[in-house]
Amino acid sequence: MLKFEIIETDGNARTGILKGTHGLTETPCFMPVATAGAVKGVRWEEIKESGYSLVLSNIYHLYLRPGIELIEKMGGLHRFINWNGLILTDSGGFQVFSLGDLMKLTEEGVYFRSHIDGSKHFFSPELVVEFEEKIGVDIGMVLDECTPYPATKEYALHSLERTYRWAKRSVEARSTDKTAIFGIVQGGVYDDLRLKSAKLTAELPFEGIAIGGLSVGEPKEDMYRITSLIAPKLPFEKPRYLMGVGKPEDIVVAVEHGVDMFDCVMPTRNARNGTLFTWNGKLNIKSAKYKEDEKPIDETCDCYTCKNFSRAYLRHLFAAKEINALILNSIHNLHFYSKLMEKIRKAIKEKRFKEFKQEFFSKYKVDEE
Ligand code: PRF
Ligand code: ZN
Repeated sequence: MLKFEIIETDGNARTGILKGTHGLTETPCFMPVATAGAVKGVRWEEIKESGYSLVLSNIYHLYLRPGIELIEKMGGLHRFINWNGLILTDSGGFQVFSLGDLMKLTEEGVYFRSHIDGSKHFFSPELVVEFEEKIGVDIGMVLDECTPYPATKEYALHSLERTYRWAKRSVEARSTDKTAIFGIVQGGVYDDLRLKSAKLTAELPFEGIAIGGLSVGEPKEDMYRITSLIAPKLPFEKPRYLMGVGKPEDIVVAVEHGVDMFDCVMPTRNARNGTLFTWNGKLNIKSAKYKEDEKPIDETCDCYTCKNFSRAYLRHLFAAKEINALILNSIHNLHFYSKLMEKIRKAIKEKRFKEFKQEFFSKYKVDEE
């Protein structure tokens, strides 16, 4: 049911179309995060207007609240949340493994306690696929073990092998092709383990493949090295998804190595703490220097916020703790990410990605590490 067509390549970078029953998205794409079935502070109309047609939600959160059964009863996730575009759900592999003491890992699956009320639960690879099919998402991620950083090589090896055994069980558990399933490459920051995981995962009949376990606290060089090593070796004809990444500069670098899909809380979370994206880098709207600044956040931006409001007004709204500050900031940041992906796709189509990258980095002030 899910189709991926590559339209143009430029080096390892690719642009294409990902098509499912709930619409299509051009790639490389960024997925706004709608963890609990809503993008925080932004209506679906605005998500669509910004050019998004694929959003990410999370099985762990939806399972705990409002529950898989309820969503099923309400006609599936698309109908329940009234989003008629594409939906990808993460498996909860990442969320459960960040619960620490509240989590117990076994070969069969993972026992965990709810972060909401402490109640006990169990996820297995089979259950996660069943949940994803039940609520009818377009793409479901397999249950994996997100190897933490740092991890010893022994630990990373056992972890990637378990993730692989779980991946095989996930494939076996499928009962429909209405929900596409993506496998996940792990292996920590060890090149040989990553290569092994990529090879094993690529052998399974997944519709797409993700690189997991990056952007979990490792040095940026490790993330870039693993991405450049693994992304180009994944099956050419399948979409490649770099999970939980990232900053605008990380996305540009990963696209160059052949990544097609991204997600991150950064645009929405940063918006809610007053950090706004511009083509010159980040801007902190809380700063006193914007007190009397009549300019929009970014003079080249054509989002609702920039077309209507000044930095001075947005700074005031933030200081006054007005809800509209969070909403207007989120609209701008999501618009910025959408434009970034649009520029990336255009550059690849015109076979000038290197020039685009150079121009981007000549203006955009990256974070220091
Ligand atoms: N696994 C899953 N979800 C994820 C990750 C992962 O490794 C990451 C790592 N950046 C983000 N989200 N299932
Ligand atoms: Zn804007």
